[in-house]
Amino acid sequence: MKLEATQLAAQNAPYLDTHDRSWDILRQQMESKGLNTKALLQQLSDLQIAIPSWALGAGGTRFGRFSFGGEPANLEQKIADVGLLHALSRSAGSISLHIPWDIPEDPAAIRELAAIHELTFDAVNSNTFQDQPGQAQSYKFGSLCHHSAEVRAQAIEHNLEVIRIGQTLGSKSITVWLADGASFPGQHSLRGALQRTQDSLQAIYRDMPEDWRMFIEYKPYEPNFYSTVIADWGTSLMLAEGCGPNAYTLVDLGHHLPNTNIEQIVATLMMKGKLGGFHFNDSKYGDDDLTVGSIKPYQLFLIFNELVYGMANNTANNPPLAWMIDASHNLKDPLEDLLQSLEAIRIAYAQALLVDQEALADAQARQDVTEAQEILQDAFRTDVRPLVREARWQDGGALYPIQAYRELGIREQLIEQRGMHTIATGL
Ligand code: PSV
Ligand code: MN
Ligand code: MN
Repeated sequence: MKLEATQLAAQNAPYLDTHDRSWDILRQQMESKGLNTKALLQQLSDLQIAIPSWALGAGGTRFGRFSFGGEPANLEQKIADVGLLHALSRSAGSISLHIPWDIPEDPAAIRELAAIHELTFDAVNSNTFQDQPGQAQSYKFGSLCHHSAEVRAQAIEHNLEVIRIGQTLGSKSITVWLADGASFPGQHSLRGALQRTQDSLQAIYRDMPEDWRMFIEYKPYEPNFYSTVIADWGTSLMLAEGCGPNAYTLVDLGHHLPNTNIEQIVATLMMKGKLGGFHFNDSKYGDDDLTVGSIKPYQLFLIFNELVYGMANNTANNPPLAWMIDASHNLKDPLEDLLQSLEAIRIAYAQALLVDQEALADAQARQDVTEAQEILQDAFRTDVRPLVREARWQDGGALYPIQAYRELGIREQLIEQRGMHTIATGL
């Protein structure tokens, strides 16, 4: 199904007056502080987040999945779902595919369908953390790090195949996340596994098209619990530097030990021009993959504050970042959940754009710690929702996306079309 502009306009109509009143107040408040509201609206409108094809069904990883009904059964339906998210939010303009879960049988037709929904294809993701039917070698003991040259060759070839598939869709980047590691001390040589991973990544990089980028994720544990080969941002950065200028570190918010200062990692990577992208989610304990902004919204704001600073002071020529949501769980309607995540990202970005960077630099120079905190929290505590809403409305989206989703009966229509007992592919 596809949402038409007229449907959204009619749904928005009764709420416009209320929105206008709150937007007027905020606009005047921002303008009295010397902020350029037109530029802010444009910056917000430009922030487009990729939706991963594996987050559109009710998730739950290795535990129970409880179908919502109407979940997408194939790539065409996944594209339609992202199209719905984009029509409502105007901030989900691309889709990120996982191969082999989402192999397009007819790439030209898939591209055409995506264009109808105003979507492009973001990074493609390889999968060497699961064995596939008919595959000669097993990844039980790793892929790019494996002892056996045959397993490594198979994993390298898979990544190159993912790139080739991505090319047929117009993707320009590949994200590599490896489950490779050891669950027990002594299981493998820590140094040997890292060396082999470096060699394998370099082999993929060598055959990657010149206009492509490689993003290397890191994660401290899970599914391996003693050691992960690419455990932290430093290892990822080292591997990216070992590959070349088009390889970057990708920060997934859930891939840190509790209380890690992620904004500092962002600052460090941007100083080196090596931050490739982000996987947004939220967590309390580990790689919980919860809705963005549901647990630690202040951390998200501080991260965006570093990103805004980094983009404005881009001395190392960090390229524009690839943004993606990497969240999924088994309680909420997955589309409502993604709408909440999209909103949380734009809110944190808007708050960060409000930070008075000059005043902050001045307070820092004077060692006025109290004032520095006041400046940050003044921005964080501003209710920017009317600004975010206005940007979305000007772009033709819904003033209140979740309300619109419910009032338009979207899930009910999807259930009617696709059935009640559906389980989408994914983690
Ligand atoms: C596993 O931790 C993971 O969540 C990684 O973050 C990847 O990006 C994602 O799965 C898809 O492979
Ligand atoms: Mn991720
Ligand atoms: Mn993860």
